[in-house]
Amino acid sequence: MTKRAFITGITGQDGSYLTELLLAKGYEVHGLVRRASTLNRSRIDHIQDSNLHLHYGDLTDGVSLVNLIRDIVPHEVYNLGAQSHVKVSFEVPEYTADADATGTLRLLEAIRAAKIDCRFYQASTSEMFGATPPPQDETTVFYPRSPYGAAKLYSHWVTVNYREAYDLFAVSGILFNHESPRRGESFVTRKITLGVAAIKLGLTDTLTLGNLDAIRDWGFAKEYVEGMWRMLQHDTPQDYVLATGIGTTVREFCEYSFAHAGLNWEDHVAYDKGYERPTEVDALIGDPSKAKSVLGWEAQTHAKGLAELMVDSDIELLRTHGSARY
Ligand code: NDP
Ligand code: GDR
Repeated sequence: MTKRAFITGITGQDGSYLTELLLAKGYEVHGLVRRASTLNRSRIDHIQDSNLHLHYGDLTDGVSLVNLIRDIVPHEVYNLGAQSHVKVSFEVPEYTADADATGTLRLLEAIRAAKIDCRFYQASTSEMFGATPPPQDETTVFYPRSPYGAAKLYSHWVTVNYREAYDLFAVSGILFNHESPRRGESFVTRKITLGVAAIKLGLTDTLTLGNLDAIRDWGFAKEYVEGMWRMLQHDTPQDYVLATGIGTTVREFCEYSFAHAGLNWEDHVAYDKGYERPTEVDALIGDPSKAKSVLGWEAQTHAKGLAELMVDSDIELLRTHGSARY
């Protein structure tokens, strides 16, 4: 039997890697795409596969979700769609709550309304731990520090609740930062590696950043989507942390990236307070022991190797395309 998966956020970083993974495993993949005035499919344009089907819809439009879930009858649903930028969530807090919190509720209700037997993955985040000091694992107390973190915490708990209330196979993957050459250009790692590439090619001389002291646990997105899939294949629905277990400052990520291109970061990085958040999350370092022991999942790529592969990719991208777009 061919398994059908439904992915929200299919046009995002994780959605594109997950689509490749599921198609390679023989799934029929259905993805939710938002209507925009320009096409927003650059991360999945390269996938030419008759098992991939795209549908217009939106997490803020419950009717579209009800209709799609009823018609597709998926075996697995991956809820990756979100307004995923922490800083932006302070500027569009209400929309962030609508898409990232109520959107999850709409999707869960669409599954319930269709009365289907399917497994549900919720893209939860280390941002839910916020101000609680590291190391953070599945038992750590939550203390979100942004409208984004608070919205995701709602989705985390409503996922747990639907598992307990309705016996739905629903899991929450609490993922720490994961990056790749497909990372959005305004997240700090990609901003740095694109900046390094532009400086290396003589297109600019300066990269302007905010807080360099923040500590994050950066892994490689391609490895993390494998962890998502494994969570849905287990016998029982449980929540898991995916992380590398290693903390790196933004400053160190700069050092790794510039050094890989033969540059000294201190010669090029400028500071702008405008990139700081009203409330910062100082340090996120995950303890992924449970994912290793229960799922056999372990991160292979760590911050330095990640910075290097992203710098190589961005130099190549700017050389061949002249811009960050694929
Ligand atoms: P991206 O920002 O790259 O992708 C987000 C996706 O959500 C895009 O496909 C976007 O569509 C879609 N989307 C945004 N708003 C809506 C909406 N209202 N309705 C439907 N779709 C919408 O995120 P990532 O791939 O990096 O992350 C995937 C998920 O995992 C997100 O939920 C994120 O919050 C979460 N997460 C990410 C982590 C990370 O480090 N990457 C860590 C922990 C959790 P469009 O292309 O049109 O903008
Ligand atoms: P984060 O990622 O907030 O952890 O959320 P981001 O890359 O935006 O910030 C990481 C840290 O870098 C600091 N920083 C800057 N950040 C950005 N974006 N731009 C800058 O110029 C800059 N300078 C310093 C930030 O203050 C922060 O401390 C990501 C998202 O993918 C979420 O969706 C996900 O849930 C979490 O990771 C885990």
